[in-house]
Amino acid sequence: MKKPVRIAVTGAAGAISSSLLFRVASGEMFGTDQPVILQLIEVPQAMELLRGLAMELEDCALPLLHTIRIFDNPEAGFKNAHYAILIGARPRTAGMERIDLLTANAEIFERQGKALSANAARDVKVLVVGNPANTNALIASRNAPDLSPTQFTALTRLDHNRTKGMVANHLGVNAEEVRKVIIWGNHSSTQYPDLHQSKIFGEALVGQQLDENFYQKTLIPRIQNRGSEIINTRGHSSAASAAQAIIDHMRDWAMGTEENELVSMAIVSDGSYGIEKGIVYSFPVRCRYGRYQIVNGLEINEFSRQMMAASEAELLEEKASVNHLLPKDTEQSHYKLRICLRSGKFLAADGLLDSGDPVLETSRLL
Ligand code: NAX
Repeated sequence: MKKPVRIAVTGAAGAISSSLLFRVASGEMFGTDQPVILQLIEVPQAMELLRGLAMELEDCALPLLHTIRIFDNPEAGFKNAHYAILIGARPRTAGMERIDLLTANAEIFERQGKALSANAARDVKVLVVGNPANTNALIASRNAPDLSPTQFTALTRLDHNRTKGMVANHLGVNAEEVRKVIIWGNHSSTQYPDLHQSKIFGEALVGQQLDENFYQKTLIPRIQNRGSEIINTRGHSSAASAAQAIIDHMRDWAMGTEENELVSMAIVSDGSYGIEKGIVYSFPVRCRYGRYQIVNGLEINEFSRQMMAASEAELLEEKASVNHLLPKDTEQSHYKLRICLRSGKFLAADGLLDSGDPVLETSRLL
């Protein structure tokens, strides 16, 4: 049996976490030979709820569940964590402006970034789920001077999975057949679900399998607004599908992306595809050996360029509104970043790139 890994989860008594934890403890994230230690973190007033959830986890007698610990503060909760899943966030309440939401959450993620930097394992992999996820991830990363910005990511895998699911349903094929979809940008209604790299049975999706007008006018807005559609239909926000996306994101990051596939992860931009450096932006990536690499060299048409720029502009605006919470001493590390950790020859070997395609060079190891 392998040595257990420590997984810290904030917002642990909430809806997403309640769907997630039982699956993580059953081996769905890191495999059925990987024991886990769960370090569950909540706000002090939710500790009783969390205790109840921990009792239920215990009652499953899951063989991979090594230990459950519960915490009312991130400093102790992140101690030696190998993985940190930051779900807890301040929800938007009536009368709250966007800027109020950003500021309220900025304080949470500032503290959590510092706590990770001081307490987590040196190679901790961090996934931010709580909204506004991209900017929260940036705040956490900028407040973690002793970790690499490459260790911080935000969740756009739910948007990625939604795109696959909807296209599959529309075309009457299995979701597995829908490959190489990309979510660019922010986890918000400006996100850009790009299907120009996707093919089904050798035929391009856009223009061949999918009418271009339908794609642009119907499918894209539906994907962008799927979160609200779920809330309006079910009465509460996505939880089980978010848990699935978290599992997919972490599993791929730790264990690698499937052959001949790419996935979407929001990461600190290194300037690839002309996206401004220093914001957390969703890119197409591939993962290997516990690291990710941006898939470079993809052709971007004018429509895509405009959609990508709109989401970039929104993220720059969000960043400007929390600028006072971004310490100066971590600015350089976020602007000089070069995300590509490997030479790209594996991408070429998998047929994802032609050998002549440009890829960034390895310059940083975690
Ligand atoms: P819930 O309200 O059910 O749970 C949130 C939990 O977080 C609560 O138990 C609360 O006590 C706790 N919490 C709040 N502040 C905390 C802090 N500082 N430290 C520790 N715990 C804290 O929300 P849930 O449905 O689980 O959603 C959680 C977050 O995920 C929300 O911000 C939501 O907007 C966001 N989502 C992000 C998605 C993504 O794809 N990035 C999709 C799903 C979801 O909408």
